[in-house]
Amino acid sequence: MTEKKKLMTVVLFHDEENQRILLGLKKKGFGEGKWNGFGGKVEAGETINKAARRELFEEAGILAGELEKVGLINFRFTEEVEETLEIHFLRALKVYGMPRETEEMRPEWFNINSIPYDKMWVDDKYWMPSFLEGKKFKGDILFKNQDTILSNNIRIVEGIF
Ligand code: 6OG
Repeated sequence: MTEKKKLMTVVLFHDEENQRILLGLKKKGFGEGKWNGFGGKVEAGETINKAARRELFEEAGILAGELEKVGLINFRFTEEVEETLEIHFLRALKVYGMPRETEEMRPEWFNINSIPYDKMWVDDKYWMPSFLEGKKFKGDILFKNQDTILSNNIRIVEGIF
């Protein structure tokens, strides 16, 4: 049987000058109640980059400047989620506009020393520190359910593809 894959994006903006990162509290749907970057499903005919920009604007009301691909993780679940989630993580080098709350997300700045890992997807602590150091990451993560990781092989890479 061929694996069913769902392509998704997460955009991260690390404001290095002010040592902070922009996260959003997901208000509904998959990952509700968790802080995360901004993103969602890539639609048919859309590039990863275009989907990432669209979701950032829809969810936080800001426009991205250049986006850099920084991470690629395949998430598989033994329970609860049938498809493999192929999630592309992108760094916004610059953003335009003031983040605003939308129906989906409540944006907030977090100092990079007080990232709310206990209210985020459990995988984030494996790659976020590397992201904040400007590194790229790649790998596969096997979840039991949405709260428990069974295995992961996240590693630092030079390039994503
Ligand atoms: P919608 O279904 O609302 O988009 N997402 C994850 N992010 C992290 N860090 N870890 C995970 O572990 C994730 N699973 C999904 C991708 C859902 C948003 O949530 C992200 C999308 O940005 C499993 O369209």
